[in-house]
Amino acid sequence: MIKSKFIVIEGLEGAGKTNACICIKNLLKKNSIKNVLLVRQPGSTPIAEDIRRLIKKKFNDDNLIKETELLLMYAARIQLVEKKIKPALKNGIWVISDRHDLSSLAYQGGGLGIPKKIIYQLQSLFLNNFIPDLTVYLDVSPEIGLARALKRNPLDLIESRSLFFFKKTRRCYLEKSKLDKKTIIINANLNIKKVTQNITKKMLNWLNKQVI
Ligand code: T5A
Repeated sequence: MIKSKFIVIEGLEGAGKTNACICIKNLLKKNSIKNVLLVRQPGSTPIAEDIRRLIKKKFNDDNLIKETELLLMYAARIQLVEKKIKPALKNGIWVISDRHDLSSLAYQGGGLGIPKKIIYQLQSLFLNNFIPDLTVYLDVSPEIGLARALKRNPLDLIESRSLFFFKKTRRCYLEKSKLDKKTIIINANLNIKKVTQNITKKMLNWLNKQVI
């Protein structure tokens, strides 16, 4: 049996992360990996879900300043990692997370301009060496991703930011993903069928390389 793994799906709004999570879960099942926990960030514990609501809410008389936003993302993440992700991995359960700390680097670092060294400090302080075994980055242009997100629901606080913000966020995602050997990049501008085929192909390739 392969040791349980921590798989992270990343990308802009409308990149298709929900579809990718389901696709990977099904693929693992077909390959006899049935114990899989799906989580999302921020969220997936009662406290982290409350933080998620807070981050997404539009306040008329108060703005979330970028440092508060970053710290809230980290508060939700630490809660989830310690309460659910680490215990699951310890018990042989695979974990698929819709977003993780690369989102903070891309959105709060790339998009909002918080110096990356601050985010790396948070990572090292609170996550230590806890890094994903695999990251699947779904690369979508902000124009396409936001149009998909808008078709589904009215845009929330973060989704309502400018195209420039999302371009900077994407640039950061791409820079980091290209440098990381544990990241698979998928062109998410294509139709769902093609994206799913590409994820399946690359995931199978990765799975076959995992040592027993
Ligand atoms: N955030 C999060 C930070 O700023 N910093 C952080 O550290 C963290 C963890 C989370 C928000 O918080 C921010 C980022 C986010 O703004 P969220 O609701 O989880 O909020 O936001 P998203 O993760 O972006 O959720 P989305 O649902 O918008 O994105 P998905 O999951 O990538 O998109 P999905 O799969 O739901 O698809 C959206 C729509 O597009 C269609 C789907 O059918 C669906 O209708 N679609 C496609 N259509 C055509 N072709 C394709 N290839 C398609 N793929 C999907």
